[in-house]
Amino acid sequence: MRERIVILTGAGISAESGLGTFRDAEGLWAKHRIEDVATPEGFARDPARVQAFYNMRRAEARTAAPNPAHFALAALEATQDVLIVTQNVDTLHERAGSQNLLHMHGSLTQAMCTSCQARWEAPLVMEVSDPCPHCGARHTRPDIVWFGEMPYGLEQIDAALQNATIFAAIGTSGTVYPAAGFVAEARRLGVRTLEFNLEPSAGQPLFDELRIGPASETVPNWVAEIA
Ligand code: BV8
Repeated sequence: MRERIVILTGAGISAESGLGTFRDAEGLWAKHRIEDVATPEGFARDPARVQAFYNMRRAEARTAAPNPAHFALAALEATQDVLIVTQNVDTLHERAGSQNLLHMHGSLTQAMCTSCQARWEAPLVMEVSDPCPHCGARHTRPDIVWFGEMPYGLEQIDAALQNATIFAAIGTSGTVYPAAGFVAEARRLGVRTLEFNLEPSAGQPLFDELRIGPASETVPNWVAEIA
């Protein structure tokens, strides 16, 4: 039977590709304050600091390569109905070949204008003084969803959960909402829920099954079982 699978991924699926997570001991939030680099207030206060933070993330993401977990999820699309909802702003899912993908927190490869709302492919290095290619205003920013901002695609995600037979969360600590609330919604709908992590996440009690181990091993094993 063809499964309808909604997969939420977090920084943990990109960890083995060499990209830092947020909350691990050496994580991003150990080195940068969320308030300074991942909020609209922080951007308003010091846009150069925020642009430098994302320029560093963008450069790192370009050097990273998809790992077996990304490739396994891309392969799964050939035999099952799959929607990947990623919290990640890297492009490793696309580069592994995934088509049905939603970046609910935006992407490092996208830029936007806060004057005219235009969006375009971000240059590797963004400067505060960059003019918008559409309206010319010098009000450009990374097209990334910061804390306090509305994530992308929530209606599409909810519709997919209503119709799902499986919900899987891979490499996410389950600490940021509304993404961390998807498992409760899936459970309320009677959808089978699986978690893939190195350790139980905050939402672990809500998952039917927990598969402990590095995603580059646990995800290909799971896909081999259900593909
Ligand atoms: C919003 C982009 C209004 C930036 C990010 C209740 C409801 C709604 C909102 C809230 C709420 N309570 C509080 C809020 C506000 C806030 C929030 O949740 N705060 C938290 C801190 C309490 N939420 C927001 O502001 C959101 N917007 O609320 O708008 C609204 C309200 C209702 C409905 C709609 C809208 C916007 C949040 C988005 C912020 N932007 N990212 C950037 O990337 O720079 S968040 C960022 O952290 C990520 O995108 C991700 O979403 C989040 C969590 O990170 P993870 O991906 O989980 O990574 P983490 O390091 O935490 O964990 C890694 C995991 O991987 C670990 O578990 C580890 O064990 C595991 N792992 C490591 N290695 C491996 C592995 N697993 C497997 N294999 C491995 N090898």
